[in-house]
Amino acid sequence: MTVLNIALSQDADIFAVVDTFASASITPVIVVDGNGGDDVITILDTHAVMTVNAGDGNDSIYVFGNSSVLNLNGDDGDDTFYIFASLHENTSNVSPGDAGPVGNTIIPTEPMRRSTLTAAPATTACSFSQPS
Ligand SMILES: [Ca+2]
Ligand SMILES: [Ca+2]
Repeated sequence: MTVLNIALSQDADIFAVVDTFASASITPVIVVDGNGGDDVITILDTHAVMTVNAGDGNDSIYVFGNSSVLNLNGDDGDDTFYIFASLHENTSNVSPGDAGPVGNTIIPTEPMRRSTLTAAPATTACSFSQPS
C-alpha cells in the first residue's frame, strides 16, 4: 500500500529526494510520478521501498545512494539514468521504458553491477555509456 504519492507537474520539474522515512515494507510505499515534461529527479538516499515513474518526456534520473529497493521506470521518451551508487545488491531496478528518436541511456558506474536492468521492450533503443 502506497503511503506517500508525490505527483509532479506536466511541465519540466526538478525534484530531489534527500532521504525518506524508514519502512520495512517490501512493496513500494513511496511513489514519485514525474508526469509530463523533461524532469530531473535526483535521489540521495532512501530508507523505504520507492518507485519512480518518470512519465512522458526526456527525463534524467540521478541516483547517488539508496538504502532500500529503488524501482526506476523511465516510461516514454529518451530517458537517461545516472546510477552512481546502489548500496545493496539488486536495489536499483531500472526499466527504461519506450524510447524516442534518441533512445534511452544508462550510465552505470561500478555499483551498477549491483543493479538490475529489466529487459527493454523491443522498440526501445538502449545504450550504455561509461562516464568520462
Ligand atoms: Ca513533470
Ligand atoms: Ca520519460
